[in-house]
Amino acid sequence: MFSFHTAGESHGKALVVIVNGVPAGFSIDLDAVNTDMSRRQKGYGRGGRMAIERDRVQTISGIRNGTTIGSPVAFVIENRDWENWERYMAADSGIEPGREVTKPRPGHADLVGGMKFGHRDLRNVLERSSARETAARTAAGGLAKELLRPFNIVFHSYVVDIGGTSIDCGGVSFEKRSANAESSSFSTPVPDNDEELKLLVDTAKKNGDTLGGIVEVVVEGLPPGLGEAVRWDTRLDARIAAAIISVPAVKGVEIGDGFELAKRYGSEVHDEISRTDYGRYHRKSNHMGGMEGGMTNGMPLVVRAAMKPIPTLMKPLETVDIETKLKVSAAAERSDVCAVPACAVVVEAMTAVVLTDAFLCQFGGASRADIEESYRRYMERIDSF
Ligand code: EPS
Repeated sequence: MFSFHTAGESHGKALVVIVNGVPAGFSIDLDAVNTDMSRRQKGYGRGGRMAIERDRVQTISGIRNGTTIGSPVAFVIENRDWENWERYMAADSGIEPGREVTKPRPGHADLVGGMKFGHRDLRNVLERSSARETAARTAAGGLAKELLRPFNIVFHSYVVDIGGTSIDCGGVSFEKRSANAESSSFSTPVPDNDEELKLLVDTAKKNGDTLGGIVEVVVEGLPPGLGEAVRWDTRLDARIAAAIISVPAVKGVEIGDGFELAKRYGSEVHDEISRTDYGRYHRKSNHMGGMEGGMTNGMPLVVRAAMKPIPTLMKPLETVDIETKLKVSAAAERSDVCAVPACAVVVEAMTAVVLTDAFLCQFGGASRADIEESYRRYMERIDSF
């Protein structure tokens, strides 16, 4: 199984990710992985931390001379902020006091995590529940995309809503959306919204508040038939939704037209089937977002995720101090006003990991040559179906 585990605290020495199930013989462009690492750091409204970090993967294992060798791939991402935190976060006994947290933030893991583990210092919870961990996920996703690249599977991600201000990108090609997102401070798929959105984020910041939004991921080039309709736990739509909702602050996921489908007649939303000149089946529309019966159907996969506003507020909400038991304002430490553009990159990464696993389940083998052979035979059958 292609999967990954991460370790690392937000203000610890480094983040670590170990990716299992990586076949041999795939060229890995580490610059492309690092481009995703930088993309995750961008966006208007990020906090001071992003000015400190220069997220880059250091490869520890699994890649030799630019090519996977069939063993687990391990990456380390250094936390440059560690030098400011070592005396509070070191593994050795005798760390300095002064960074304890006892005023749980509504919306964060602080209180329930403290109750669950019995921590009197809620920093032990927040250090791991911080979205800093998504840097490690981005590295795993970057590797996954490198494995799918030889099969012409292409990923796009962008922001379609910030705090209720929606960006309409209908009629704009996916390539153009990606290109526009790259030059936008908010990763929006059409140009010219930045000034309006900056005003929105500036106002939130002035009020000590935060903003969420909606991101969209599109994947082109997927063969039909990835995933399964026959088991609940291998349905690809279910696995994608689970992976995305595991991203910190994501509270909703929809595939294709998602919730909108519930408001329409069947005749309006089901994508009629046709055949192209070169003999492949095709859908005349894509309301299902490339997914039917828990399987890819050959149309672009379209997934959206809703990110709630980050719970660390500079004008904090009411909470209870777990030591004094008194009503107080929640802890407020450096954070982001808006991290929706980063969320787009992380949702893309999680989608890539699940798709890569489904792809390798379908065409699996120990090496790229085996996988390519299996893929070629399958596509021949699809083309003559
Ligand atoms: C993040 C690093 C964190 C936050 C943010 C995401 O850095 P710090 O806590 O040192 O400022 O900027 O974390 C959260 C949004 C959160 O809720 O914890 C990162 O690398 O993305």
